[in-house]
Amino acid sequence: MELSRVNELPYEDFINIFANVVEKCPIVAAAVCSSRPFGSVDALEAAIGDFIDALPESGKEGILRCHPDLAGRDLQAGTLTQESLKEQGNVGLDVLTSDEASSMARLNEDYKKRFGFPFVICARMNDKPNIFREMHARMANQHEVERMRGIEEVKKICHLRLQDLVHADA
Ligand code: 2AL
Repeated sequence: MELSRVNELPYEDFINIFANVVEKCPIVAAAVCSSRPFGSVDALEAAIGDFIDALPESGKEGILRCHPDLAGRDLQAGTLTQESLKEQGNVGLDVLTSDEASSMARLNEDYKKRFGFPFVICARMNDKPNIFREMHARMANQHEVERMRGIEEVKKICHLRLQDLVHADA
């Protein structure tokens, strides 16, 4: 969709279309809707980033908690959002060996036990070995560092989802 069209969408359509640029957080789309018109896709992305940055720490952790585990229950049950399914499928998380699957399940659980929110990484900007490496490495971080790292990844996921949805006017 072209940016000029995005700027003219009825409120409800804007929220429906951008409801999942931040996973399961349509409030983010609702919050930036009134900042239209956006002069560029980058400006839309920046408004979303500013909204997230202004949230209290509990709100940032809430956003992280809206993300499904990598290769987790939602993938197995077929209940991932279509965006997550594509992202996790792209990197082969839907076809893990049984060793990889049990290793990832253990890392996901250990991470959640330590931090109280799920491990989040932009799957499309990584490959499978890199995701495993990051899961191990980030486990050692302090809580605040990891909250910030997770939010950085949310923003990368959002960037790619926006690129899929909006392009500059011709
Ligand atoms: C995800 C997801 O669903 N897509 C993505 O890029 N990362 N989830 C996650 N826990 O990192």
